Amino acid sequence: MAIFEGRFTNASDLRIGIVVARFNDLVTTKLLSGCLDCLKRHGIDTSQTSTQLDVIWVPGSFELPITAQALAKTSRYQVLITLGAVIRGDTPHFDVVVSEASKGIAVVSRDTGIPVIFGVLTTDTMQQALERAGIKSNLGWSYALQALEMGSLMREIE
Ligand code: INI
Repeated sequence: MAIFEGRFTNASDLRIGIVVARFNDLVTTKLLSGCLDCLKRHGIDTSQTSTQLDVIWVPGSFELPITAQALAKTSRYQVLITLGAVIRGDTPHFDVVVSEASKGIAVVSRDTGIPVIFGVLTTDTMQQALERAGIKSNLGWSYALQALEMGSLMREIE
């Protein structure tokens, strides 16, 4: 029996793209900084001159899938992370944005074979979003860990 699981010790040379939604950037910039902190502490070069990490900004979470798809097709990245914050109180089309972002990201991941981490917070209030983006914990850190794990796992099973 073979058991495959992602490791964090063989992930420091992964090429990673992070797509970040500017909508609710009070939240998404915090998710991004948690994400970068985790990647840096796992050996990823997060400097401005890094050749293994790119950060791509888009207007909102709705635009995450098409951008992740374009990036996945370049073959430059072994794993992608999408970061967004959709807050129910802000919009009557909460469900539309969440549904398109989540379905779209899942489709990109499956169609391209590149793991795309779903780092979109969906909350009822800005307070809840901020609590998950640094006030209590920072889920950006977890999304980065999941990216390292999936990037590593794909290497193991390919
Ligand atoms: N985009 C978000 O990322 N979060 C939101 O809460 C949000 N709200 O509230 O509307 C949101 N809307 C913008 C959307 O993602 C697109 O950028 C826009 O519709 C243009 O396509």
